[in-house]
Amino acid sequence: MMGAMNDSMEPYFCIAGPTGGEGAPPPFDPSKERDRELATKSRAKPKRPPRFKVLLYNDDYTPMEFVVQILEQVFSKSPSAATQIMLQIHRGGMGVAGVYVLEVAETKAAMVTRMAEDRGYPLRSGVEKE
Ligand code: TYC
Repeated sequence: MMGAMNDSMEPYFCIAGPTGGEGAPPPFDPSKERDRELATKSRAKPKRPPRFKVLLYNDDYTPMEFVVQILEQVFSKSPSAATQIMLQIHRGGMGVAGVYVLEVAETKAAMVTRMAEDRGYPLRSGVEKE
């Protein structure tokens, strides 16, 4: 254990000499120091980035076919999955179109707004942390 070893007056690394015997730490080699640092870093567990839901909201004017088209084209849903999600939004007021990392979620939400505005529909979308 490094902690226990550090209780002595010995440094972690020492030049081989009278103190370097059996069980002593290896001699300090500056050329190996970078490898040691990289090895330490690579052991750190990579964090999974947070995910964000893209929500679609119901309204009285956007045609059902257009919402299905958005779900297929922007959110890569199959025709039947897109229809189910659209109906869920139509009946429940809101639904999840997809879940992504923040930048992708924001881009897709902006695409929905843009495509709806281009057609004169009031379809609204939002982004919410999972
Ligand atoms: N309620 C709309 C209609 O009856 C359909 C609709 C579904 C609109 C989902 C928006 O996010 C929506 N034409």
